[in-house]
Amino acid sequence: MTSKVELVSVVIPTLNEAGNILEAVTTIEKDLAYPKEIIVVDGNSTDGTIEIVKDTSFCKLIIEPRRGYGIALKAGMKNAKGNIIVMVDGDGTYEVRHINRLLSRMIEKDADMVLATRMYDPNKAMGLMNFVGNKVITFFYDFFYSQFLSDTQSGFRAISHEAIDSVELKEGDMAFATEMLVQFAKEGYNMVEISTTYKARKYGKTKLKKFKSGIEIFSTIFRGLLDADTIRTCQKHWKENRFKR
Ligand SMILES: Nc1nc2c(ncn2[C@@H]2O[C@H](COP(=O)(O)OP(=O)(O)O)[C@@H](O)[C@H]2O)c(=O)[nH]1
Ligand SMILES: [Mg+2]
Repeated sequence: MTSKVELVSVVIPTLNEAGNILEAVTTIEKDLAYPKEIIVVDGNSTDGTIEIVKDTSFCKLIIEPRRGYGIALKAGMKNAKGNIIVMVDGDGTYEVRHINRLLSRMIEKDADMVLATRMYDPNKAMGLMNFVGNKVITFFYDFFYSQFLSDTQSGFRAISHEAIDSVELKEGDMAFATEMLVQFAKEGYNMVEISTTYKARKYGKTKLKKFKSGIEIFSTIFRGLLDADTIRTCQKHWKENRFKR
């Protein structure tokens, strides 16, 4: 439950995002209407990302040399001081201007997590493989955990710091984003969405290994179900929320 925004810690993982990171951090610095800190967690980029971040006066830079999206986010979250953490990629594909809507929705719904869903994007800018993969993963996740999400692979989320500190997250790479949802569902935490748009990558390459990540994501979903209490909590959540949307 999050009833007040005291300080927002924005955590941004980067690995060779020199052409994308400046626009993301300057937009957040300019637009985010709440007290904030911006933490960039870089995986030892070699394309000048580090220098660009250092040149801004408002970003905190953490170097996390170990590979992995989840490892980077965890390193950033460990250093976050805010009562709310916003995670977002530094790859220019998310509409970071929507960050205030993420936070106002969090307060309005007293939510533990708000995800920015890209699945209603009128421009349909997401690649077909990613779109279909996301749909399938989200269908299984919603079905088994009795949730109502539309974009489980969104990397743009506002999260209660207290809630995320209360769960154990072990995944080091892309499955981290799904593990978070599994653990939150287990705890009966409240997760809601806002709608956002998707922008195609203009610079650099995706680090997503589709096949490897797909296997890790599905095994995270199925492993989470090996617990009767989880099923009970999720069913209770479904009964309480099915007519609320
Ligand atoms: N620090 C760090 N950041 C990473 C790593 N892998 C990916 N990222 C960043 O995490 C975000 C998401 O990765 P991306 O390649 O865009 O994956 P996609 O969105 O699934 O295509 C981007 O901002 C990347 O730069 C890593 O090993 N270390
Ligand atoms: Mg990306």
